[in-house]
Amino acid sequence: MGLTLTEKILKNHIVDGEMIKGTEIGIRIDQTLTQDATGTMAYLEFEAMGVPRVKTERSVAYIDHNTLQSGFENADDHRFIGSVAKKHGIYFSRPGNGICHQVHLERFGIPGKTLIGSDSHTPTGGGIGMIAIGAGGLDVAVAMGGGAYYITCPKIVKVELTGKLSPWVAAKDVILEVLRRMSVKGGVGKVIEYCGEGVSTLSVPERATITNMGAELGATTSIFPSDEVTRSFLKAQQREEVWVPLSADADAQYDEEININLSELVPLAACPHMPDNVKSVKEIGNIKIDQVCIGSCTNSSLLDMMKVAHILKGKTVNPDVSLSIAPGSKQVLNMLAQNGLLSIMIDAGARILESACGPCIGMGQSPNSKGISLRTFNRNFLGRSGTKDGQIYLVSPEMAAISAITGVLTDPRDIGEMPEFKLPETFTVNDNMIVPPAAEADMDSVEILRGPNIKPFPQTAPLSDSIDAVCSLKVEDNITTDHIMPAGAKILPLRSNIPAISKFCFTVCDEQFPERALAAGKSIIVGGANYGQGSSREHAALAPLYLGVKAVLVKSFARIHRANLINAGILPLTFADENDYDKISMGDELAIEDIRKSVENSQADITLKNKTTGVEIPVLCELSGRAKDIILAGGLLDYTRESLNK
Ligand code: MIC
Ligand code: SF4
Repeated sequence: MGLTLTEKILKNHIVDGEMIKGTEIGIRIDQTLTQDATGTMAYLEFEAMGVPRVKTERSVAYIDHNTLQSGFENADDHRFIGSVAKKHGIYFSRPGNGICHQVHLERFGIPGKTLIGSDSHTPTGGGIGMIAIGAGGLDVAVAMGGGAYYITCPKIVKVELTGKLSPWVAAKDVILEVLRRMSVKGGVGKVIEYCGEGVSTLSVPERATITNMGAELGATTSIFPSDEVTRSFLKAQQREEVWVPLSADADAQYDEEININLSELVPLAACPHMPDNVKSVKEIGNIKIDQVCIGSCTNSSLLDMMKVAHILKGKTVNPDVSLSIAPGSKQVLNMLAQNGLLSIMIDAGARILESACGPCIGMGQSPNSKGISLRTFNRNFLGRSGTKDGQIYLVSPEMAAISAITGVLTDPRDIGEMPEFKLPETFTVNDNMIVPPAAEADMDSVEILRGPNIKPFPQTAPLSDSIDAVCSLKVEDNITTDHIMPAGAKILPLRSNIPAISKFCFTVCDEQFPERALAAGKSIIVGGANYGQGSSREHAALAPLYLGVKAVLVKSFARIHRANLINAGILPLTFADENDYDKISMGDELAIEDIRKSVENSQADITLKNKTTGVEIPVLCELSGRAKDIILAGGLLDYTRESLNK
């Protein structure tokens, strides 16, 4: 039987377990990336492991999230990360060089290699045929130290692409269509593999838009074959030598199949407040808009910017609309400057932002009250923009640009004829903003620069014999990590200070939560389905850990967040019967007897007693062998230290 592309790469990298779907496997990691909002913690964890030099083929530390520098905190973190990188063998992409995923695709990604990144949109690398997976900072730290990365051996979904996109229909519309069909939880435990004759009609930046936003499916990752299109892209990046052809075998077996005829797709938008709330422009109608933001790791490539400039040429941004544009990397921005397209954008009235995440993570450009904002980003979760009642629609750059001119949501097909947008044969390559690490012989002389905002990792403890705790919070389905640990200009600077950032934990849902949880001492959070979807931020586990949360009991979990809870030593539990969700209220006293013994004996079926109502609730504690040991030890850091000592 033939193999899928995913299976081929995983087989080449498996170091623990067997390729049996649904079981845990450990894979060797060739490359890692971090960004600054998760990186400070990841490098503190790496330091705590005591490994002198990274053991990967390539590790890169990017500064792209916290670039507002409204106080000393961000700049201190940048210096800390820069110094750790220099000492321990990591390349350092300086602030201004661009968004991690865009730069990694341009300068470091290699088809057939494995990459994990402390950012959920790491699957962008799937656009050139990498197995690229988003992970918590601790998992990235372990991989930098040479440890394997553990995933559930995934099911593989085949997305067969036929036809060719119609003029002004975009790669964004492809992934929005996949989201419409599969939903934000439809990809959990799965890899989305694209194939079919339609693949060759899509350029690398288009493929990367699709794999990037595959994160919103909850998927482990998404991947495209590596073909002649990939080769041309790498050649244009002056890296043709890393190219290898890769594709699935003709007789590969898939677990699910989706067919998309690219020719039939129409312009789509994800409506507030979920990326899978997808409708066509025609269904939404020509609503009046207040703001347009173009950029983010989903849609900030040179190709995207070329289309935007074409649409803006000779026009003026509508007087009722604010348009911001953040090109994804220094390379993109520089090429726009060289070829005159930047001038077209400035002339039209666009507000040019630095090459960074910016408004995507609420670092500036929050819309006005109840403001309608069209964004080319990947997430429109409630409050993420920084304006609680902001109405965010996720759209293609084409739709964003034309709507910025008309002032209403506009079908880009109304623009008229579309010229052929061709990527240049050579990109402007200048890696002068990527600092290589010090030579191993010189590493001892590199001083680590620690600012006062950098506080140590919170206290952990081995799993106790029993848990007696109050339900400190009850939340509904599809809770995102932006609910659990909000970001934005006020909170993001505190990413290296868990005691301080914990004061904002869950405040989007309940302002009293942090105080209540701290006062309770020990508590349990109860939630619905797909709990923890969205980002990889381990702060969504570390803040609850600091606040005394011992277990999270939900209908189902999102992949990265569940792993982060385990890494933090917080017990992930699910209801055996989802209807029992109704049998717990906030404030109820809950107890799980002999939990340590149950975990030691790998007993998945356990009983939670609601002492307030007297009801007994069957819950599931499903931990693989390794996850079990991590939980018993009190988290991945303790587990790794114990393993190293052995
Ligand atoms: C996001 O898009 O939500 C982020 C900010 O990039 C996060 C990482 C973080 O919270 O630092 C992600 O996607 O993992
Ligand atoms: Fe940055 Fe937004 Fe991409 Fe996250 S989704 S990495 S915040 S651009």
